[in-house]
Amino acid sequence: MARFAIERSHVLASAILAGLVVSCAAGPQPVPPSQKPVPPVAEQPAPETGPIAYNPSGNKAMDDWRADFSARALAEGRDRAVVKSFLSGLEPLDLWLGSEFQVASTGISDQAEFAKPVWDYLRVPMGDSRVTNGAERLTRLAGLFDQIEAAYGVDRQVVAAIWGMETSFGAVIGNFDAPNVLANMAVEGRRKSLAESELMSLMKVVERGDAKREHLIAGWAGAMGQTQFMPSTYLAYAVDFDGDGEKDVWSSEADALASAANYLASSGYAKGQPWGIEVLVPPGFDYGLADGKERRLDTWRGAGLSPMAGGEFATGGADYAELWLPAGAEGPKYLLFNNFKVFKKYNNADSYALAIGLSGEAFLGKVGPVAAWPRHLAPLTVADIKLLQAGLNSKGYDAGVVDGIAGRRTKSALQGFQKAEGLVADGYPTKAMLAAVTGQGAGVAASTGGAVN
Ligand SMILES: [Ca+2]
Repeated sequence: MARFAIERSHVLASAILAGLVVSCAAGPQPVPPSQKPVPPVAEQPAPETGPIAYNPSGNKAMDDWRADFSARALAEGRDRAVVKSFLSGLEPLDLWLGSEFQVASTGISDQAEFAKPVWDYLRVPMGDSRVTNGAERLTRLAGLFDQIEAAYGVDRQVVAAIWGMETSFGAVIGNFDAPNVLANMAVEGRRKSLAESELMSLMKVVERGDAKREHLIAGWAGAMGQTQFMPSTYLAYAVDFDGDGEKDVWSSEADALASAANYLASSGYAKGQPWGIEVLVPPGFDYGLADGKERRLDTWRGAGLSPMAGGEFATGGADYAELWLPAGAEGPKYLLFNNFKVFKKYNNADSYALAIGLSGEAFLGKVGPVAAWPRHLAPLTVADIKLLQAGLNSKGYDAGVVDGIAGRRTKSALQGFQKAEGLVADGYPTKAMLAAVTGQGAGVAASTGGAVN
């Protein structure tokens, strides 16, 4: 599921909508004076106009939001019957509007929570069950995957890996009514603009006849079907691959998988190119080159990188890659290509994209990485990472917002510190690095985690 974007434009959008409401409410239509009253028995039901009336939901905030949103949907030209069918049966969900959720979702507050090491994140995607099921799907649906590869130019194991990651191959697609869950998200407030925009998109889906109102089942955050499309993604990329007239990403494997392939292809996926290649680095290698910058393959060869698997780099024509150290200098090292960035369109997390790449290859019998994960390096707690970020910021290395999440900016700041101190500049947050940055605990020289150049 795509991550939520912070919406900044809703004030402007509201102003535009307010203008639309005014222009659409340009006074009553005149009644022709010659028209005689029609006898009651032949009376046609008057076309409904004005606000739609709803039964109370039991939640005042929800009722207030609904009255406002309903009017805006009509003003934007959404079909009246569709608007009514979306908003009539709204129910507050504890998940979104209960007091426990409000407390739990105020941010990362659990000081004991560990930042999950990437090898923990990979446990399920690379587990026996997932890999066995993925391989089985590739065999059983070989004909379908042939057709999808031919139509969209997306390698089958990638589509299968996304299918596995998102819903365990269709086993877990959620059981919420999509309009209701999006309405709850809007009322909850922090993702209001996103939720409203997705509701509008979903109304268009039904207006267009792509899916029926009663089929709109979603996960708890509004993502739908076997490959978990948000409504706006569905609207833009869902396809009817089995030709029955509906884009049924819920129960048609052909529709769901082809839709995912269409999305990946539209995001720039290049068939036959790697997402990443595990590499070996020479002694004395400058890990500061793992800085998020893409460099030509020749540059990487010149720096001494070679494929872990031996031989020459096989890139299918891709020439630019960045060096990525998912677990620092002691762990596996990857050159990442454009297809990795395409995976991140689905979910903008490096660990997610790595799981797609690795699990897809595992479905084909190629299990990576070859290098071991540095499991001996104790993970930092969220509180530790906040201390590290604050320490880096106070030393003039810009780690950004102190949020307890060791993202690329924190890694980059840590690399800057490591370079200045003459340390292995891998940007990997460890207890030793925390001690070095904050000036507490073990000495730096004795605690670089054993990374030897
Ligand atoms: Ca279909």
